[in-house]
Amino acid sequence: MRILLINPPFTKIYNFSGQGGKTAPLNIAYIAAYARKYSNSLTAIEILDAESLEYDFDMIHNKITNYAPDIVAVTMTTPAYNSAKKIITMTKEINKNIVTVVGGAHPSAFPKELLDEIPQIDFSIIGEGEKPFAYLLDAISNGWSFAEIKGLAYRNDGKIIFNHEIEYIRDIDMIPFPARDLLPMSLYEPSTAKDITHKGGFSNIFTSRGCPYDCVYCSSRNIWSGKVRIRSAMNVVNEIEECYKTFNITKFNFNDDIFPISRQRTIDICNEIISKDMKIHWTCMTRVNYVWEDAMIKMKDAGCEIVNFGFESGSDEILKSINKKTTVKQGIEAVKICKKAKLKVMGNFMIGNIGETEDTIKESIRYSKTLGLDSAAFFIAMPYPGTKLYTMANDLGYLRKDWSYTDLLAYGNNNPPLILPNLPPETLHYWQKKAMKEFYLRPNYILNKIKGIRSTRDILSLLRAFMVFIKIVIPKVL
Ligand code: B12
Ligand code: SF4
Repeated sequence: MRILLINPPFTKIYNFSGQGGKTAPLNIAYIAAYARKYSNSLTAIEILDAESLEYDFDMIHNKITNYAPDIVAVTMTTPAYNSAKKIITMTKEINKNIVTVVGGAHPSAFPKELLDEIPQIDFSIIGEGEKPFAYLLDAISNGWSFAEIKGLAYRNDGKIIFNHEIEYIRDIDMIPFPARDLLPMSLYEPSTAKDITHKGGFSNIFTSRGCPYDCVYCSSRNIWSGKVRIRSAMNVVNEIEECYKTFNITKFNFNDDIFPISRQRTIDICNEIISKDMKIHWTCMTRVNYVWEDAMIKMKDAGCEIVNFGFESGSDEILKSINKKTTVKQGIEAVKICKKAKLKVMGNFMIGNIGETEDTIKESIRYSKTLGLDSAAFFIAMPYPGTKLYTMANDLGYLRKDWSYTDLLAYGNNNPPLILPNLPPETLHYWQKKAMKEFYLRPNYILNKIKGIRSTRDILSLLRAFMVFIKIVIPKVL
């Protein structure tokens, strides 16, 4: 069987280009690697990263026609719904015998509904995709029943069947490294905020799956449940080494929900990187309550440059209401520790969660400026399907009647679906822009950035960041 996995175009069609860098779709690269190793039905497999290659729908049409796949499988977040739908629909128009499969954040939230809404989808996979996808290939190829495939929604005699139970791979060290050989690795680059100005290629990487927390706005649980599985330090470093040696990748973004989820493993990973003398530079995400001085110092020694936190709010009340399970004080302490380790800190904040007022927004802006951050982003709260925020907003009647999935983009001037009675969308946009201006247009902040310039690459990076700032604050200018 010939398989074509597709990452749908996203930023260009939503006029969003130039802000987020380019990130490898490791999800379908994992699916491909696992299928290559464990399915007996593969004859050929390719990945089309239509997002990073900036393919339009005509180009995707040509690719599907020329490659003549037996299966087209598409990864799908909620805001990418329309784009994924178009690909699935065109696939069936090209040849109705091509089997279509979807997986990812949106199918994980709405598996059955998707099959109802888009009749051209044959199979929808929920949660971790590697095992069900490889098994599905063999089931199709050998005419086996689909009833045993966990986490699968499909049609049978016109009825939609959903095998609810999801089976997670217990030892994630046994999952092969993502098939980067099928991706246009030279295209990937970090986002402006995470721009680490060094030569060499860039990739994201995952060292764990899942998060034990349950923040009301987050979709992580839909995909991974609340259980965390971690890879061994050795397995992680072997992947880094493969990237370094085979793809000349020197810059990494650890995309785990909480990279230092285990203090000891963090130290072990860093020691391994150092002992292998790999000159790499990287960024990672963590929570303010997962910061340890010795681990942070080790991270710096092993090439970590930026640590990314979701502070979300400067109000303890809002932090409580979004179930963040952190406090404003913990945020302050976390930044202090990172600064001691000479790590740069990037902060993410949310505006417009349920319970927010103009006063709590002001508290967040004040907080962002007092923390000593190197960069900050302010997102409007988005009720992704399957999250508690979605259910709460729905129950309270706070979801705009005519909202669409595309409105769930966290940036841009789109109309947010979550409408708080006291904070209409114009007010949220006003505060989002005001927060950006107040944070970035501080004379001290600008002076420090200029003082930090060491090379032409630093100047270019600052210019890029400035363009992004203008695009967000005055979107009609660019
Ligand atoms: C890294 C990341 C990004 C990266 C890279 C995304 C990419 N294309 O790989 C960047 C920065 C580009 C990004 C952008 C966005 N992201 Co993002 N991102 C993540 C993050 C942190 C990790 C995703 C990841 O790669 N995980 C590792 C892989 C292995 O897991 P996975 O993607 O879930 O894939 C597994 C399964 O879902 C499934 N699967 C996935 N695809 C497919 C396809 C098939 C055919 C099959 C069978 C199975 C399958 O199998 C995979 C392996 O087990 C998650 C948070 C999280 N905890 O999941 C958010 C997350 C996926 N992002 C999210 C969002 C909203 C966005 C943006 C819309 C943000 C924005 N601009 O407003 C954009 C949308 C981009 C797009 N193209 O659609 C949401 C999605 C929620 C939703 N319901 O849609 C998440 C869940 C975070 C959240 N807010 O809760 N993101
Ligand atoms: S800590 Fe991060 S990944 Fe975990 S539930 Fe909260 S937002 Fe999601």
